[in-house]
Parts: sequence; C-alpha cells; structure tokens
Amino acid sequence: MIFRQLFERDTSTYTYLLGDEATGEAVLIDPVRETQARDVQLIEELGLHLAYTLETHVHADHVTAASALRDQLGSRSVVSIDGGAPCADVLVGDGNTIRFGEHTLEVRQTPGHTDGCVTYVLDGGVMVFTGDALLIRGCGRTDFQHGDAHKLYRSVHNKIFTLPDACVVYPGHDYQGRTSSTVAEEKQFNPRLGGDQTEAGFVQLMEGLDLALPRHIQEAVPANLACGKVA
Ligand SMILES: N[C@@H](CCC(=O)N[C@@H](CS)C(=O)NCC(=O)O)C(=O)O
Ligand SMILES: [Fe+2]
Repeated sequence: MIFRQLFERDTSTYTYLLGDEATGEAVLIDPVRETQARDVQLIEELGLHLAYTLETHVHADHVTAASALRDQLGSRSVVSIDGGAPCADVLVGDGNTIRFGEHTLEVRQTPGHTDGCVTYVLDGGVMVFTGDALLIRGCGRTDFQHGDAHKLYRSVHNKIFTLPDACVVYPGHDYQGRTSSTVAEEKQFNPRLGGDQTEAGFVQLMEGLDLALPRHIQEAVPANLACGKVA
C-alpha cells in the first residue's frame, strides 16, 4: 500500500493519503483547503486516482478541501451520518466500510470531541485514523460542537482501545511534532484516558481545561457543515 502522512502547519493538521498499488485507487483522510494543490500534485505524480475524501469530523480549526477536490478530481466525500453535513456524497456510521483497491477502511463512530466523529480502521486493525477522538498522549477537547466527555471516554475505551495492541494510531493533529503511536502505548501512557483512568476522573479533567477557541472556528464550522463549499 502507498501511505503518506502529510502536514498542514498553520493548524497542525494531518492529512493521510492511502493508495492501492494494484489499482491506483486512493483516499485522502482529512484534506485541508490550504494544502489542496500540494496533495493533488502528489496524487498525480504517484499515478493515483482519488476515489474518496474522508472526514474524521466536522472540523473547527480549518476548512476541508472535500468539495474542491470533488470538483477537481471527481472524488466522493465521506462524512459521519451524525456530522450534520448532508452535503456529503456518502454518510457513514458504525460498521460501514470504504474500499479502495484491495484495502478496506471500517467506520467506527467515536463521538465525544464532536457528535459526528468517526474513526477509520485499516484492514482489520493495521492502522487506525482517530481524528481528534484520540490524540497522541492526549485527546480532542469536549467544550464545543456537542462535545461530551462521557461519550469520548466510552468511544476511546470501547472502540479504539479494543483494537490490537500493535495497531498504529494516526491522529488528526499533533501540536508537538509527534507523528504516530500505537494502541498499546496510548492504553499505557495516555495521561487523560490511559492507565487506570476512570470515566468520572476523565470528565473532571476535561471540565477543568481552559482552552482558547481555535482561531478559525467562526469560519471553519459553517464552511465544513457545507462540506467546504464557501459561497
Ligand atoms: N491553538 C489551537 C487550538 C486548536 C484546538 O483547539 N484544537 C482542537 C482540535 S479541533 C483540540 O481538541 N485540541 C486539543 C488540545 O489542544 O489538546 C488553534 O487555535 O488552532
Ligand atoms: Fe477537531
């Protein structure tokens, strides 16, 4: 499989390109408007055909390139059924699968950071794309977009920590230069959700965070609810 982890540095967002070598079919997870040209160039240079763009959630910090990529390359956009973005070509929920060539991404609904968060599991648990549900040694905040710390604790414990220990975790962001982790590492070392953390302890911790709003939230949320289409 062709696999590239791409970075958008203004919002520390990761975009993932996954491609099937035999058929050339590819998907982009969480493409960003500002890095569309870079990503299209790479897709073309590698001789890939972009079948789908997949959102892990309706982002609050950057605008998705989903609609613009649909216009440019004919890709179909995928968003959670609970994301509030009916503009998507494919609305997905628990157990749905997205195929590209010989590879499969299984959808797991992992609400809590937002109500429309989904996690994509590659080929039975080789890699997992967690969006902002589980970050490396952290997790997405739960203080806007119907965030709910109770739900996030259960999502991570029941839908992500149940994957194989060796499954490689690829998050939606990292603000400290880390690129990947594993399920085993996060179960052991995640300071918010790992070890013997309880749901009550996690909820208390999340309620105590005092974070500034993402800089682009006023523009990003409405734009992403329209799949990145801005008038
Ligand atoms: N300072 C950052 C904050 C971004 C932010 O709040 N990111 C969200 C994800 S959309 C989050 O959950 N961050 C978790 C954290 O910062 O620990 C910005 O303005 O872009
Ligand atoms: Fe987010």
